[in-house]
Amino acid sequence: MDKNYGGLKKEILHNVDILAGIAIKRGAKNIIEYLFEVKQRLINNHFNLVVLGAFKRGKTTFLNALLGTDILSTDVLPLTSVVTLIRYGQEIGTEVVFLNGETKNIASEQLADYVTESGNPANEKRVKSVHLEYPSTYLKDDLILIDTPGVGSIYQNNTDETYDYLPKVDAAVFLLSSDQPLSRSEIDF
Ligand SMILES: Nc1nc2c(ncn2[C@@H]2O[C@H](COP(=O)(O)OP(=O)(O)OP(=O)(O)O)[C@@H](O)[C@H]2O)c(=O)[nH]1
Ligand SMILES: [Mg+2]
Repeated sequence: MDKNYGGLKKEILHNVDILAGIAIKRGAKNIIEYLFEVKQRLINNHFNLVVLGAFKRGKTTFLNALLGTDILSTDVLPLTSVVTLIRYGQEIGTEVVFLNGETKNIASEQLADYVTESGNPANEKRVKSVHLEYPSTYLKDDLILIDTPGVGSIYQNNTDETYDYLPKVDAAVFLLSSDQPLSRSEIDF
């Protein structure tokens, strides 16, 4: 069986079914219920792969490279100020979700007006997150890539945004710089 994420998920679902068969034969009600829950989670759950790190470690650049695009804005100044979630879509589509629950579709060229410190200083536009759909095969199998604001810059709201997001992380790529020693805030993070 193919050992990519989708392949492994199928294999686990298959094994959960085998275990459930045994549990049913033995009438183990608690275990049947538990396995049902595990199965639902596996079927429904999108996998959140989050890119984390201090400010200016190349997080956004790394995501662009994974996707083979330059759709996300990168810069030498602390930049990303809002969490951006990137999932599979047949066409490029961008939706902004505001803190008050309202949503708005924008052109991908306008992305920087919402997710960057220069386009949206101190998050004055009150954006909660931005959802980007992108036609990359990397994103199939329900993988969601998440770009986060860098922590430890002078923009405290960027740090807070990212810390608030940590409970939703399934796996993280933590980027460090090869030409600077590990900082105190990186160790704490
Ligand atoms: N030398 C070098 N420069 C890089 C690398 N990756 C990114 N850069 C440069 O570093 C700068 C910052 O890149 P970004 O991708 O915006 O960094 P970021 O971590 O997303 O920054 P914040 O969103 O502000 O936290 C840009 O000028 C990139 O061109 C790398 O691997 N090596
Ligand atoms: Mg960034």
